Amino acid sequence: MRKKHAETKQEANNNKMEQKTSALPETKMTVQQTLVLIKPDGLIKSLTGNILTELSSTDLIIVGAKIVQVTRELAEEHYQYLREENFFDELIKYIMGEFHTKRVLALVYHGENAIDSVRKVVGATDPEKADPTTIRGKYGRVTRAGVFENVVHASENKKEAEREIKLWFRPEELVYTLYPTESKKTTKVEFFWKE
Ligand code: IDP
Ligand code: MG
Repeated sequence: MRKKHAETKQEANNNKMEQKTSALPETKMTVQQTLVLIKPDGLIKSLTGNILTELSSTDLIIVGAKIVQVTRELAEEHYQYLREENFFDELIKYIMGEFHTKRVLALVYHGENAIDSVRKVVGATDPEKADPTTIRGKYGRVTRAGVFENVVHASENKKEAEREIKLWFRPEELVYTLYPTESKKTTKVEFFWKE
């Protein structure tokens, strides 16, 4: 009997949690979410405004945004598929901000065909090969040490977008959540502003 009562309470709690993020407005097959990172070179060069303006040509909406100090753990997880590359160590230092500033602006864009639309505006991986009208073509550079300082990251496909968004954001940090959520009781210490 006690157990049943406890479960009912938990269920009520769950419902409360789920109501925090609004349901998605009318979803079409091609409506997607994609992760965009303005990398530390973009921030140190004060390119944020220009990059957001370029991205606004996609007609997508921003549904999540935050400044992140990238830990080694997050960096290595984000770029796990490049672990074997000879540029991996430099890439990790780059995204952690060791060459510029220890900040990355993480954004989630949402809308019709979001993944490809953003990639198109972002341009090719190598800034020297990127079309000069794209973000990377305009603002990126390759250093003598061979680091592609390409200013922004954008998810490559649906599977990667989901993995990356879940890695960088918690459900309550997004205005709309495409992916299923669950609630868990934790004993984490949280900080609040002193009164
Ligand atoms: P993408 O960012 O265009 O999706 P990926 O192949 O996923 O390209 O590589 C992730 C990041 O690793 C790139 O944005 C770039 O910063 C870096 N990178 C990729 N290839 C090279 C390379 O050949 N030399 C140096 N850095 C590279
Ligand atoms: Mg990639």
